[in-house]
Amino acid sequence: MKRFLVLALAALGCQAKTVTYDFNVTWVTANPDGLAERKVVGINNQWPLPLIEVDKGDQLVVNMHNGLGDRPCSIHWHGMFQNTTNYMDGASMVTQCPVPPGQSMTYNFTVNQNGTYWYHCHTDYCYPDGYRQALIVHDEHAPFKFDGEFTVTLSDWYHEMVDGILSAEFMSVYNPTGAEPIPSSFLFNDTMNTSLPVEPNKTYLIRLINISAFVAQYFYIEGHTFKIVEIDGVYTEPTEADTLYIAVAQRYAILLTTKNETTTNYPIVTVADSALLDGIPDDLQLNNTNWLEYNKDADHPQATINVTDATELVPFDDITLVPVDKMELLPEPDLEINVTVIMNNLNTGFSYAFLNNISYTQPKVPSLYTAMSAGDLATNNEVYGEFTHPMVLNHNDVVQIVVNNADGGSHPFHLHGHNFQVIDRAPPYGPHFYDFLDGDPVYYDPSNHTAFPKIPARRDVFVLPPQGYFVMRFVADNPGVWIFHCHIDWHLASGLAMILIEAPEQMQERIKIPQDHLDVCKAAGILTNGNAAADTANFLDLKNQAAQPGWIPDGFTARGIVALVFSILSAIIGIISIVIYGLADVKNKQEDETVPESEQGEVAVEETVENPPKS
Ligand SMILES: *[C@@H]1O[C@H](CO)[C@@H](O)[C@H](O)[C@H]1NC(C)=O
Ligand SMILES: *[C@@H]1O[C@H](CO)[C@@H](O)[C@H](O)[C@H]1NC(C)=O
Ligand SMILES: *[C@@H]1O[C@H](CO)[C@@H](O)[C@H](O)[C@H]1NC(C)=O
Ligand SMILES: *[C@@H]1O[C@H](CO)[C@@H](O)[C@H](O)[C@H]1NC(C)=O
Ligand SMILES: *[C@@H]1O[C@H](CO)[C@@H](O)[C@H](O)[C@H]1NC(C)=O
Ligand SMILES: *[C@@H]1O[C@H](CO)[C@@H](O)[C@H](O)[C@H]1NC(C)=O
Ligand SMILES: *[C@@H]1O[C@H](CO)[C@@H](O)[C@H](O)[C@H]1NC(C)=O
Ligand SMILES: *[C@@H]1O[C@H](CO)[C@@H](O)[C@H](O)[C@H]1NC(C)=O
Ligand SMILES: *[C@@H]1O[C@H](CO)[C@@H](O)[C@H](O)[C@H]1NC(C)=O
Ligand SMILES: *[C@@H]1O[C@H](CO)[C@@H](O)[C@H](O)[C@H]1NC(C)=O
Ligand SMILES: *[C@@H]1O[C@H](CO)[C@@H](O)[C@H](O)[C@H]1NC(C)=O
Ligand SMILES: *[C@@H]1O[C@H](CO)[C@@H](O)[C@H](O)[C@H]1NC(C)=O
Ligand SMILES: [Cu+2]
Repeated sequence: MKRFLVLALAALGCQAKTVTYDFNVTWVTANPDGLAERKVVGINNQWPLPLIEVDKGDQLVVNMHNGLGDRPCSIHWHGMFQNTTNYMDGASMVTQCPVPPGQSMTYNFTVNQNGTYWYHCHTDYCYPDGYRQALIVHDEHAPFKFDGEFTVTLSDWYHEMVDGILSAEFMSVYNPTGAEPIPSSFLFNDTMNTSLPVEPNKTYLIRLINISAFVAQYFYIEGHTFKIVEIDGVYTEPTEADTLYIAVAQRYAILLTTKNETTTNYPIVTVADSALLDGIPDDLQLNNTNWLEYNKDADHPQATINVTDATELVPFDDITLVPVDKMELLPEPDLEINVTVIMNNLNTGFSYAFLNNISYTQPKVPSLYTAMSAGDLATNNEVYGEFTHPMVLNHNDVVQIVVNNADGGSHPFHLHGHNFQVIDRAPPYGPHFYDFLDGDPVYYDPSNHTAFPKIPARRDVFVLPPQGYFVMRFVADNPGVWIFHCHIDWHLASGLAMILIEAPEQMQERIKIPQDHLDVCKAAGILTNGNAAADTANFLDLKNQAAQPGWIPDGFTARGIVALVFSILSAIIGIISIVIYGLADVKNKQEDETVPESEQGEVAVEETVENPPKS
């Protein structure tokens, strides 16, 4: 069924080859935790999905057919820069139209990067239903040696379909505080209780990828330390560590040298970050054991975990890692973007996520197509619509983004099309990570910060600490439209995103959208030119743009509006106990508040207090 084709170009004296996959995306069933069989997104009738492997320099071609029947989809190649091929980035309504059922799209791009990546659906909130897997780039010139290699994904897992959870539990009047749905279990490489078979006295490269919707995980191996050699596709100076904190979408490659004796098997321990969870059901297994297996006939012991709470574990601090390429701190920025993460209710009664005062709302035309069709107006933020939160960047500008956090949760931020230097962050991982929850949020202060590292760590996903901040820099050297967003899929669904329109004039010169991408839009009934409001005549007329719901009017409290929505709903469906609980909860948390911008930050603090980090 699966056709896999390799065209070696050795005859031309050229090592790069084309690697082609045909992906027929359909529903299948799976039961990876042994607790519930459920519908999952399969490829060519299989799940777990095929691991994609290429060599650096290869051309990767994936012919995707949407055979799901009931929903659109797409594929994002997480961490791939798509330099000159922005339209292959896979983000629906940013760089392409969502591919409707029955339609196909070819992704075709050159892979000129090293390391550990993944691919996942990027249409609405489709990847937690199983549509995600590793993408590995082998590099024969890697600056480290090893005898064997393992790829391991870590993930949270829900027993229900995401769209059901989203409308019934998350974006719902029953959830005015925006509590994220709690996963049913945690998987290790899409299964549980599995072993990595190793030989003694050998060195293994282990690639770890968190492909979760929501939850970060701690990772360690009893009795062993290891060396970090890559983060998110950036080789690092080999750096000894014993415990990692792997947030959603982050990757680590580690070198592990095995012991000389083969008498004992060692637990590989993963611990879900319980600080992210608003409640922990009794039957949720937060920590899981898999094994570094020296001897398959010997005992496979369960982990002995000597902390009572995940937050007592002290993970390696990724901001201290030094890239092997020694890229120096970028100079002072030409452009600074300053955004603050805020959670707040709008007049639907639901909780939304904001960067400043904007909750990302999809435009009516993919933003890339707006840039391509806007002519000289492509450099004007207005044509992309207020609610995509657009920022036009000049070609080759040094851009600094300051991300402050008014919220009490941590958020793994991802930028498409780049990795970025992380030059400041507070508080650090470890015993002080939750310190800022004790008072008001602490924002980055340009006149009072720690010295920036001379050779900063670079990666494509970085964790914004609770009520803290981080500062990143990159060069706008990759013309295209790139989305910058929190990778917790629930938060992306509630608007925690903005778009960067990088060098639109160079885009217009260099980019040509393939015909099959345009055909997909036609099938989806979406225009391939026009502004965010789908106005093709007057790009400055945005009156028909999609907008975020309205603010709760002055003088109304969030509690009032939520209660109002409840009373209307209750009249229809009758009062049920969950409503009363929900209301009591809102009442406790939002008494006497008139919806200041910081409101939800305070709510989130209380949420964290219910599940206090111990330090
Ligand atoms: C995709 O798979 C489904 C289910 O096996 C099959 O019915 C359909 O014909 C396939 N489509 C393509 C284009 O291969
Ligand atoms: C894994 O092992 C645990 C503990 O023994 C058990 O409860 C669970 O059902 C197992 N999971 C699977 C998928 O085998
Ligand atoms: C993929 O892109 C390359 C470079 O643009 C082109 O030469 C090749 O024909 C394309 N392959 C497919 C299958 O579209
Ligand atoms: C993890 O799963 C992928 C896909 O099924 C598989 O190719 C890979 O070998 C697995 N890794 C390990 C360590 O078993
Ligand atoms: C371990 O491997 C090294 C070479 O890689 C060899 O010199 C050494 O003797 C080995 N030790 C044992 C105990 O096998
Ligand atoms: C990618 O690998 C090459 C060696 O193959 C190395 O020179 C380069 O620095 C690596 N790039 C990154 C970002 O680590
Ligand atoms: C295994 O033995 C070799 C020499 O025989 C030694 O160099 C190495 O450090 C030992 N490895 C471990 C993990 O103890
Ligand atoms: C390990 O899991 C058990 C059961 O879920 C839980 O009681 C315990 O607190 C967990 N330990 C850590 C460190 O998360
Ligand atoms: C757990 O126990 C090990 C060995 O007894 C010790 O080295 C480690 O520091 C302990 N971890 C914590 C978090 O206390
Ligand atoms: C960023 O914006 C916040 C909120 O408006 C403000 O408090 C802070 O001073 C700004 N920081 C910078 C570096 O401009
Ligand atoms: C500067 O930052 C430090 C560390 O965050 C803080 O303790 C100190 O009060 C700040 N100083 C001023 C003048 O804001
Ligand atoms: C994109 O390619 C250009 C030209 O080769 C290069 O200068 C730039 O650094 C690249 N940017 C990224 C993010 O790969
Ligand atoms: Cu988030």
